[in-house]
Amino acid sequence: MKQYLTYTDEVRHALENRLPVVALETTIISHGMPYPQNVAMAKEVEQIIRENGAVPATIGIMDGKIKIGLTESELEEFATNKSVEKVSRRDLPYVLATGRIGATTVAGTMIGAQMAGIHVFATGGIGGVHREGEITWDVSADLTELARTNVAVVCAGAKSILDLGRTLEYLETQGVPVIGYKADEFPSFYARESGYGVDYRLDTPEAVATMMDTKWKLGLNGGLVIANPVPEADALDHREIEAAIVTALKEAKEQGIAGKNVTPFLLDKVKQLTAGKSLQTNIALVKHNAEVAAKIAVAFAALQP
Ligand code: PSU
Ligand code: MN
Repeated sequence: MKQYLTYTDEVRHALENRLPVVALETTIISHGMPYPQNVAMAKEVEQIIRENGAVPATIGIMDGKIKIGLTESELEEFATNKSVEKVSRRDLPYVLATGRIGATTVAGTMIGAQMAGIHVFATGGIGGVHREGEITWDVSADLTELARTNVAVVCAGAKSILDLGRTLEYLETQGVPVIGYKADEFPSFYARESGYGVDYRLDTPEAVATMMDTKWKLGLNGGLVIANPVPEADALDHREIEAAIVTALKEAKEQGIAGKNVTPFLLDKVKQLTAGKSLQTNIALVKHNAEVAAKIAVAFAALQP
């Protein structure tokens, strides 16, 4: 497996010396935000992680390798190249074997992180069970990855393009704890509320790290969702977003969008319909997640022998 991994010097040094490392995904760069905000966000998020005592490792696929840590020019490539594939568990062997460029989703990034020995990952929002998923069976592979791969995912919940109730039910079935970080409610990405609770609330990085350590020492494989609500000042109105989501869902249905294109289509429509506002919120919440993830990585590293 190691033959498929390459590291930047910064990340290699951190991993060899058991320093705290935070994984970051590339789908959010290639498919989640427009240029040049995407590359600016990617660099800023890396810097926030360093300022909080950890080393950032942005993960992506290039030249037949899973890159653990990207250089500035590689980040630029992911931010601008129009032929970047979206890589989840299913897509990984194809994209590696054909030498294509691939941006990893939450699932794809968790796989790379686990292979590299990274246990904390910061992102925006996770995939989940889609609305009408009980008919379409459109359930993100992020959820099954969380069931099997030992990485804590710090996110702002999930967008309400999804069926959040069924997403939480699925996570329960799969044994994935959903932790509210200083929160009692599961956040819905742009908004701090969703109407759904979390399984447990924890208020410090140390408490989260101790729970991760306990889960994995018990041999209970799988991830944890660390739900960190968007900061109050950057949150959007729940109802405003809902209107955009309803329109996006309707258009997706009319146009027969299916498979891995569903999520990017919906994200893009919502982005268009809410103008620049949602992008600002998106960037703010990712930065906040990076800060919390770095603190958790520092606390988790301190618990390791
Ligand atoms: N949700 C967001 N922003 C994103 C994604 C989801 O609010 O960028 C991306 C993530 O990379 C996530 C993926 O892992 O979409 C899920 O895609 P799918 O639903 O096809 O599994
Ligand atoms: Mn899907």
